[in-house]
Amino acid sequence: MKLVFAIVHDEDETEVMRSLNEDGFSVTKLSSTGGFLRAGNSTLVVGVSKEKMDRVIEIIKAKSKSRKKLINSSITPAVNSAIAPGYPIEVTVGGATIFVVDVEKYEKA
Ligand code: 2BA
Repeated sequence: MKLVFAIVHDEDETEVMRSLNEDGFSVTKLSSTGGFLRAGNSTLVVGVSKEKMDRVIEIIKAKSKSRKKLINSSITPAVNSAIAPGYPIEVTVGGATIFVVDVEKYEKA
């Protein structure tokens, strides 16, 4: 069994969850915050068999859009200090950031 973690934009979360549920996958949503932009995003957790993992990833990718954000360089200390504070910078966010880990044991009690 695999555990898929997908960090998606808040605006895509509803559609991604709906599509996964429609295909019969259970999903847990965790509210999360990106360390760079300090903006809310959603981390979706999906437990799935190895055989169906690719279908889960396919759905997440299909429903997650890439977006461009203009941010103020002083919004986060992670921005290169060579950039003057208050200067606008364009950042591309997403589609989805996906991690897959092996599950050692799965039980429903
Ligand atoms: P944030 O950390 O808020 O990052 C938002 C976007 O800012 C990133 O989009 C990336 O394009 C840019 N970015 C991040 N760190 C940067 C840096 N040090 N310098 C310049 N630009 C930077 P995505 O890559 O699509 O990531 C979207 C969100 O997914 C991230 O939000 C974070 O919450 C999560 N994420 C991405 N990669 C991750 C990783 N390796 N581990 C854990 N979480 C990750």
